[in-house]
Amino acid sequence: MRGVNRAMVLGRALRSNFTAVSGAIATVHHVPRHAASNPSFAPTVTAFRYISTAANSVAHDAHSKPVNFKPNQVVLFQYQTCPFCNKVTAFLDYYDIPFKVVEVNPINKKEIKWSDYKKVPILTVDGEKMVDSSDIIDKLIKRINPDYDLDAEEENKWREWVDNHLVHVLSPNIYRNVPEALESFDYITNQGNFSLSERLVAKYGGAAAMYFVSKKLKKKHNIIDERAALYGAAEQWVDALKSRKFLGGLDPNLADLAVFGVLRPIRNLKSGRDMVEHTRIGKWFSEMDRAVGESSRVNEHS
Ligand SMILES: N[C@@H](CCC(=O)N[C@@H](CS)C(=O)NCC(=O)O)C(=O)O
Repeated sequence: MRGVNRAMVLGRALRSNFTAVSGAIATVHHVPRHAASNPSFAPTVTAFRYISTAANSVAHDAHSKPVNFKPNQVVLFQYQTCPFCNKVTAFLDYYDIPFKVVEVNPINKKEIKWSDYKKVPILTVDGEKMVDSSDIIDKLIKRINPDYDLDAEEENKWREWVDNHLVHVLSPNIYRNVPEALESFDYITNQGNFSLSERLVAKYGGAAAMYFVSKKLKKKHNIIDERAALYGAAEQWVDALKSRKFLGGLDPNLADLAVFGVLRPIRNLKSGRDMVEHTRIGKWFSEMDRAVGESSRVNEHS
């Protein structure tokens, strides 16, 4: 019965927009029920454990990363699969800025009750609140490098393309059919801290719900063939590179980090594997993987 209720809550969380998609996924991440009995689960700072090899913000010369920005505490309020949040994560990872994560429950959003801005990502840097992924990244890059040119036309064009086009192609792909929806939820629930029964409900209830939502999203964003749209976006991006290693040249710029940020979570799903197999994006993706390096995420006890 609890399982049925949980599936209903999931269903209620689904509205026909991308936001709701992320929210629904994040819902299945939020598992407060066994928090008390499981010492490895922290209800606010998420249970995902990343060992940070960059905890003290050491920059690598090869990445041309300045080292003068060393905040004491950075906290990202996010939904695990929100593409806007993943843009911020890729940025923080690349610049080796250690950060903690608070996974937000998209239904009651109690973790961001303190904020009048009700979307994620929200980032706090030594207590200062920053909102909106692009604004967050603009603010951070200026602190890292005050001379950074935020008016570069090409970089801005592709950053906007990520927000206005690329993010809308993802959900219809990862929930395209029943096996893929199941794979996506399997991946999602395996990363979280779920009991077996919770995992099964989240996997089958969530996957079924998202399968139908993704069909609505397809219509909303005029996507006829979801794979063709994904491959098209990947090829468009490779064309934009014009044979450069990164859009930024020898080092990634903010557009590289944005594209990488939203694609990284799907890389190992069927849609991501298909994308790498059927387009030319793989080379750039591997270079980005290398350039971004280890996660800078630290666990709640650090
Ligand atoms: N322009 C914002 C968009 C953020 C956004 O739409 N976030 C979604 C999650 S993917 C959200 O929080 N929606 C509100 C909700 O879930 O109620 C950004 O780039 O940060």
